[in-house]
Amino acid sequence: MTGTSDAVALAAALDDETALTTFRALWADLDEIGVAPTGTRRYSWTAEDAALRAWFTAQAESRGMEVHTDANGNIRAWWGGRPADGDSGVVTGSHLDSVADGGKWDGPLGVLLGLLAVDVLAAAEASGDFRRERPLGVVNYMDEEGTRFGVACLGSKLMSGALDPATARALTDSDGVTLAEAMTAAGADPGAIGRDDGEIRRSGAQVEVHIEQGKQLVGLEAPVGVASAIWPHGRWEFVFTGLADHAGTARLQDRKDAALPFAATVLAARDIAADLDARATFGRFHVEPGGPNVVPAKVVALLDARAATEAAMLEMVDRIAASADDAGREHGVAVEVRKISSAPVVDFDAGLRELHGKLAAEAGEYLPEVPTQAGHDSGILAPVMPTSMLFVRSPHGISHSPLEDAADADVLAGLRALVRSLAVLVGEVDEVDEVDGASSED
Ligand code: HGY
Ligand code: MN
Ligand code: MN
Repeated sequence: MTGTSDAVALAAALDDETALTTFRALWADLDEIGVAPTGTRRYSWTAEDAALRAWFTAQAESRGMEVHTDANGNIRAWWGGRPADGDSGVVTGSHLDSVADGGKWDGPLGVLLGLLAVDVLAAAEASGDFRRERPLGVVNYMDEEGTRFGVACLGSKLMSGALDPATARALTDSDGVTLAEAMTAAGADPGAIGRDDGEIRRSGAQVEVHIEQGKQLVGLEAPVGVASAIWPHGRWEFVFTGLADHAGTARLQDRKDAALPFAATVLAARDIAADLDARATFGRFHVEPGGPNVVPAKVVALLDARAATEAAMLEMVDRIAASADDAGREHGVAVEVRKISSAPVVDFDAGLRELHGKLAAEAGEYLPEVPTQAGHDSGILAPVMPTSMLFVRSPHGISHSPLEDAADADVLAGLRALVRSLAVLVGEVDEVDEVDGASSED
């Protein structure tokens, strides 16, 4: 393991212009894939996903990295070669998929900075300032957002055993295509998905950089922060079943309009979430049969629920479900609620958090710890391997929107925080000349 002061010096010495030039070139490539005028659209096992995998593979191979796609569709590029069975490296990275009409930063930032970190460390190794002692992997996880099949962090949930393979295979997209069918069409084997102790072992530990999704770092005036914890969160399906009828001739008092209790439930969810200082969102729903002149027979809606504790999250969902039942009774509409997925509270690895803090202190930088309400693959994997996250400040705090953004200086601060952490975790640093000509030693 590298001395921390040398790792700080190595990161401090990285050339801003070189890093930004590469960063912009990588962005320019990604801008060609799955970007509509209304935002980013990159969903798992689609043509765009295949293009992203091909791009990632080409970038990795141009750096001499060994690329391997695991049984769950997660793709890792290893600098120093893929660890042998039973050996461990260290991984960084994130995901390249997006929400519907999302931004460019949620996910790709972590993958791009992973590739840039390899560039910096490989250059330091070439100049004799750094010795890599174990492989460093850059990972792109399969379907982090759950946009296509409704379950977030599919790749990491399967890998860690948090999601049953048979359940995953049967998940359907909005066209009724199952995950199994989509994987098969993309040339992957759905029969092989499931817990993967080999890849967990190989990964060793994970440091993920991510755009902050919120404004805590803006308030703290910090370009970079460390994630302390992730709120428990989950998705529940609400189905309201009424009766189709004629929009003109059916009298109001005779209708079983499924949209009415759904609308009441959306409003109730807002009040219940506010009462519990939690978050409730119905961001996806559809109406059947969906005719403009037909009384809605059915509404199928997904509730995204998040709270500071699991008890609060479950209380919130129970109260929203009870409210939906009441509204359903009032309108003669049946209501069914079922859990789709959930993730417990995550406390990130204490050792890695301490390392990030120590390195920042040595660099003279302020690196606050902040919790997040957003889900991440690093959170899913936290129970099976040490993981941590570095957040880069987002000036507006808006995420899952094309308004996501980050300043160059904050991206560079994130890269430095990543590089010095990885330098400690994967290698040994020799004396490095700092920008001002000073040097540091172990
Ligand atoms: O939905 C989430 O929390 C994350 O951004 N995937
Ligand atoms: Mn996201
Ligand atoms: Mn993300």
